[in-house]
Amino acid sequence: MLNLVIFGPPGSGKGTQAAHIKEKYGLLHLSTGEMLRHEIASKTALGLEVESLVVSGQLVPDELVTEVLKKALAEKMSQGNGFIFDGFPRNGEQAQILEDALNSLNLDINIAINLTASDTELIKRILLRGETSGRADDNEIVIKERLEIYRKNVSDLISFYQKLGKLNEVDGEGTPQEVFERITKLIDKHI
Ligand code: B4P
Repeated sequence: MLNLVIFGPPGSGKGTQAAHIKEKYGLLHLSTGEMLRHEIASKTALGLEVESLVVSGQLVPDELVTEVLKKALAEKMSQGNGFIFDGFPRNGEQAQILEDALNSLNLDINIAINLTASDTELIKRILLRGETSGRADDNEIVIKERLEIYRKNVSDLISFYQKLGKLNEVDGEGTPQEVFERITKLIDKHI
């Protein structure tokens, strides 16, 4: 089993790269952002509870996002060669929650990827995506809020995976294919 975490600022390409990784290595892609957007679109009780937070770029409380993640883990446990966690964890607490949840299933994270890109590039990408995504959080004001929240939380996440010796930084700039090549080199060294 190969279990990966991919984190990085909004627009760094986590979702884009996770989709390629899933395809190449036969992993299951768990994106908490997508799961939350699905709950919102389906107007579930949880979706209604988190909608205003997601739309304004705030983080959803740990216990709610954990509930969504654990449900997906339990459902998909027996499929695929492992998991790629995209957008979870987003802070130190969530990193510990994920570690405990996996350990209780006798699983572990093998590689944590920190995808980086400059703010100029991130804002450019998200504004471009906003033209077609229909996502209420893809606009300039909310992007700045999301970047600020990201920066506040990322150092705990970095030190968590650094202490475990699993942290790997990958430059997220360049074409999606170039970024993917950097990531495959890294994964292939571990398998
Ligand atoms: P996410 O869905 O994780 O949103 P994201 O950070 O914007 O996406 P990502 O980095 O995956 O970017 P993408 O590949 O699409 O989260 C949304 C919200 O959900 C959060 O703000 C929060 O409210 C909530 N949430 C999610 N997880 C949570 C958690 N664990 N705890 C609490 N709250 C949580 O790429 C962006 C764009 O760039 C795309 O248009 C793509 O085509 C383009 N692109 C990608 N790579 C490129 C490249 N190399 N060159 C040029 N363009 C590129």
